[in-house]
Amino acid sequence: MRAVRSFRLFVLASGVATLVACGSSSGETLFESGGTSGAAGHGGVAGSAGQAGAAAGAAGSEAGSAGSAGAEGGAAGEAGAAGEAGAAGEAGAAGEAGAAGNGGGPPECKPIGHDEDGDGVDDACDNCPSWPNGDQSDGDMDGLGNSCEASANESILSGIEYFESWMQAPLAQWELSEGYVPTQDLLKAADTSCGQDCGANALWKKPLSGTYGAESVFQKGDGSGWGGVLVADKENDGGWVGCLVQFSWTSHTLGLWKFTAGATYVSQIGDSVTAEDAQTPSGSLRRVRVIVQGPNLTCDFENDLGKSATLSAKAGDAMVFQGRAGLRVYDLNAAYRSFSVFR
Ligand SMILES: [Ca+2]
Ligand SMILES: [Ca+2]
Ligand SMILES: [Ca+2]
Repeated sequence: MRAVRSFRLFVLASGVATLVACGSSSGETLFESGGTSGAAGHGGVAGSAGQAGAAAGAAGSEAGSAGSAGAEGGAAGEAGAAGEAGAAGEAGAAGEAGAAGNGGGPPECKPIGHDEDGDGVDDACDNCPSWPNGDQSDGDMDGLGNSCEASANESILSGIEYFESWMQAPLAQWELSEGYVPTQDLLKAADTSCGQDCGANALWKKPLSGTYGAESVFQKGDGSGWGGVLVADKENDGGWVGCLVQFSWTSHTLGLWKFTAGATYVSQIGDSVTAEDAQTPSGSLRRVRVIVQGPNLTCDFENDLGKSATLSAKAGDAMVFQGRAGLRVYDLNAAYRSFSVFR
């Protein structure tokens, strides 16, 4: 796994290389509907597992799991090819295992030539495209990788409805407030220090209801401020509820916050928890996710150094945790790398 992580960090540090790699993809939405998303994610497990084995020089145990994943998706040949290209006999064995599984699996994914999380698995084939999971492990076999499941209960979510890698400005699917500066491959918040006016939202236009998860992966720049994921509170006053990380010079804390429209008023829902050490490098990846289940909201944080934190809240009578999900930054120089919606 060390090799996987190193590869990912190389990609992050090489913005130009990333852009070249994804130039043909034009920021396409990979997963649009609940009906196809699960299948795409599931089928994707196949070839991608083999690629992951190649990229990482998979160990025997990993190759074995790649093989069984190949059996699921039926992409035997791809897995075998990946083994030959990269890594030794073990990965090749994964291909053979995949061959054994031909027949009856979900449809194959169609790689788009971009691997946002750098785990060796193409975005379109990755069962958790936002977070490195080269082994593509999926304990409940529902097509959503363990890395993208709800931490407390993996049966809550079962597929990828939408994945946006921010390869280009996502103007068609999003509403961006003025504070956002879209650029290729990253959605950046303006680097300013101007108080409340620096708050900026990017909202996915599609309304969400029922049970869902919304997640973003981002990097912060130097300085203090907030960044995280929003869910709507549409029944109340047009404002938003967000799962946000507050970065001060002395603490990095996770909190649930409520905003009225325009962010003229902010209140905190419950207590904050320490998300990570304040010394965590700015360039580290942060993943923030909200899972909405009726009146219950769970707010999760994870970074690429293994730190995690969770908060939860229950909606009051005048508050409903559903509507549009999106991103929120406040007085923070941050680069959002991806946004996902899970069902
Ligand atoms: Ca990937
Ligand atoms: Ca992944
Ligand atoms: Ca799963």
